[in-house]
Parts: sequence; C-alpha cells; structure tokens
Amino acid sequence: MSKSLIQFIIEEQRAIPGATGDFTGLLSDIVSACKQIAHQVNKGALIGVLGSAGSENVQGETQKKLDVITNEIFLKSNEWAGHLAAMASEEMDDIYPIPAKYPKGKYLLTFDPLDGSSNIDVNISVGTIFSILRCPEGITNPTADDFMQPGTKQVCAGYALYGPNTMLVITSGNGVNGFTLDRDVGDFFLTHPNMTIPADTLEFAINASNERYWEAPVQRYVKECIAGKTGPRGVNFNMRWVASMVAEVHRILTRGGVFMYPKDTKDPSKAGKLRLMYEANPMSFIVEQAGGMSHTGYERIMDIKPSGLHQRVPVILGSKNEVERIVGYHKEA
Ligand code: P6P
Repeated sequence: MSKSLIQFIIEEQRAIPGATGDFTGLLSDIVSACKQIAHQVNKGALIGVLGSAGSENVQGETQKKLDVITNEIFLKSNEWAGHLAAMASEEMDDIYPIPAKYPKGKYLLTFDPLDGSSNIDVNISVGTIFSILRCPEGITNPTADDFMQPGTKQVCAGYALYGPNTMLVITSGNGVNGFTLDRDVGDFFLTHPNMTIPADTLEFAINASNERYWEAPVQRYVKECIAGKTGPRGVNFNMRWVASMVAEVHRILTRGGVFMYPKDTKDPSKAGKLRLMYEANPMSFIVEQAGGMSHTGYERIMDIKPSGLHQRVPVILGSKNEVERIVGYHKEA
C-alpha cells in the first residue's frame, strides 16, 4: 500500500524549519476541504449543484453555485482549528479574519476554491488551488497588507484536480508529490512521487482566440510553434487548451509543456487574466519545485511584490527551456 498523505505530511513537516503540528493540522484541514469538494463536484447534477448562483464575485465574474459552495467549504474547514490568522479567496472581496470564537494561528491561507468553474456545467476537469504563507511575527489581527508577500515566502502550495480521478499535488519546498484519492478508503495515497517537468517540450497551451491581443514576443513564439517543420523551429508542435489552469499545469507536470496566459490588450487595465496570490504564485512554486520555470515574460513571478489581493499577472510557465526561449523573445523585443 502506497504511503498515505497524512504520513507524508508528518514526514514533510519534520523538514520545514520551525514547523510544528500546526502545519500538519492545517494541511489536514485543507485536504478535508478538498475531499468534500471532490464529493460535491463528483455528484454534480445529482445533488443540484450545477448552474449559476445568480451572483457575481469580486472579479465581476458570474458565480456558479459550486463557486459559492466550495468557498464556504474551505472557510468552514479551515476557520476553527487555530492554525490560521486569516484567509483570502478569489470569491471574496476582502480577507476573511478568523472568527473571534476560534483561536488564531500563525499561517495565512489564500485559495481559489474552484478554478476553471466555467467547465463544471460541461463536465470538464476543474480544481482547487491553495497557498500557505506565514503570518508576520507579532500580528494577531492581519489585514490584506499582511498577505502582500512575494511567492518566495510561500511555506506550501498545492492543488486538487477533480478529473477522471481526484488528485492532490503539493510542495513545501522539497520537491513535488502527487496523491490519488481512494474513494473506498476515503484517503489520498502517494502515487506520483517527486514529479518533475522535462526541460524540453513540443506542446504549448494558450487560448489562441486572443492572438490579436497578445504582445509581439508571444505572437512570435506561437507563430513559430504553429509553423512547425516549415518554420524556424524545424519541428512540429502540439497544442492543448482545457480552460482549467489546474488541468493544464497537471498535464505539464506529468509530460512537460508550456502554458501561457499572457498580458493582452483586450483589457489594458488588466495585466492578464490570472491572479497572483491564489493562482500564479502557488502554481509557480509547484512548477519551480518540479524543475520548471514560471515567468511574466519580464520577471520571475515568485519575485513579484504583490500590490493587491486580486492582482493579475501575465503567466508563462512550464518546461524550462521553452519558457527561457519566450523570455528571450521578450528581451529581444
Ligand atoms: P479563458 C479559469 O477561469 C481560468 O482562471 C484558468 O483556470 C484558465 O486557465 C483560464 O481562466 C481560462 O481562460 O479565457 O480561456 O476562458
């Protein structure tokens, strides 16, 4: 029998400087939330959780019923145990302070409870993304400012992928490990130890319908991939686009690839679509720990000093040699 997730977490905790049972307890609560979400997503129409909630989130995006349900699951699973000082979610305008009736802890949690939720009604894989930061020393009532830490300060990051099977992929700075949910037992087991991203790839992922809005370096890179053997790369590429970042990143962790959601001129006020604190940073931590690279085209994503909970950044991540090529094109532009 493969190693269970709880055994793995306890062993991981021993490798994190200063980590105590708090870390194990927090990760266990996050895992419990993901199991509950997996159940909701798996039952879908059978329990009436599909379709729109008839509301909008802070992003101005129409919320699905499951966006609201999964956000609530994450809050209720993580607010009571005393491991957290506050939480922040894609689905909430401001931070969520731990209610006064519960003890506070030394960590901060950011999360996207159901990433790719536009796919949920068409039964395509969706996921949950989370990131754990330390609450600044001596702060017992954190504000949004206390979350404004670069991605290099993350203690742990992970995602749950609700696909043909439910997987949990996590890193706490000692490589990346993947676990598969055994529904009969009700626990995750280590099935993908030490996941690594091949440095080279012939597969790219981007929403090509936005081509006219991209910056020139991205247009150049994608044009060369599409030209294949007939172009400067001299080899044919393949393209994928699931419209679910968790699914794209998992594919890249499994067989390599490059994922791009670049800055575009569609909405000049936004630096791209994806959010730094609970999408780009956790995925960057995972990708870098797996030997890949994660960049905006202009800077390493995990070096960015955040300016807001819902700040958006361009994302170019995956196989190191391809991301380096794209960064090179930005430098040449
Ligand atoms: P588009 C899902 O809404 C998401 O945030 C990511 O998971 C995904 O990669 C991207 O947006 C899809 O964007 O513009 O193709 O729908």
